[in-house]
Amino acid sequence: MKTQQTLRKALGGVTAALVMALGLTQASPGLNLNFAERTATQLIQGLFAPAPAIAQSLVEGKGKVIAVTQEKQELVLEHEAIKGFMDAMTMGYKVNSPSLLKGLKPGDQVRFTIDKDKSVITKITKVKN
Ligand SMILES: [Cu+2]
Repeated sequence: MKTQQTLRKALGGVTAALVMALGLTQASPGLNLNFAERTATQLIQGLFAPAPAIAQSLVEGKGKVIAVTQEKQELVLEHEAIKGFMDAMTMGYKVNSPSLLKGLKPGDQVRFTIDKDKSVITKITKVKN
C-alpha cells in the first residue's frame, strides 16, 4: 500500500533523527550506536503500538453517591445508564484505591470511570449539583 510505504519512509527518517540525537548524548558514539538504534526503534514502536487492552475496558458513568463504605473500599452509587454496560441502578462498587473515597459523601453528584475487566472504579470526580 502506498500510504504504508510513505509511513515507513517517514518513520525511517524519524528513527534516523532519533538515533543521531541519542548517539550524540553517548560518551562513545561508536560503541553505543546499536543501543541508540534499538532505543529509537523501541520508542517508535511504542508510538504506534495499539492502545493497551486496559484502556478499552474503561467506561464512564454519572450518578449520585448513596453511601461511602471506607472499610470495604466501596461506594454505593445511584447511577444513570452506562451505554453498552449497565442500565440505571443503585449498586455498590469497589474502588481500586481508598484515596478515591476521600472527600465523598452521600448526596454528591459524581462522574466515575469503571474498569469493566477488574470490576472496580478507577476514577471519580465530584460534579457541581
Ligand atoms: Cu450499575
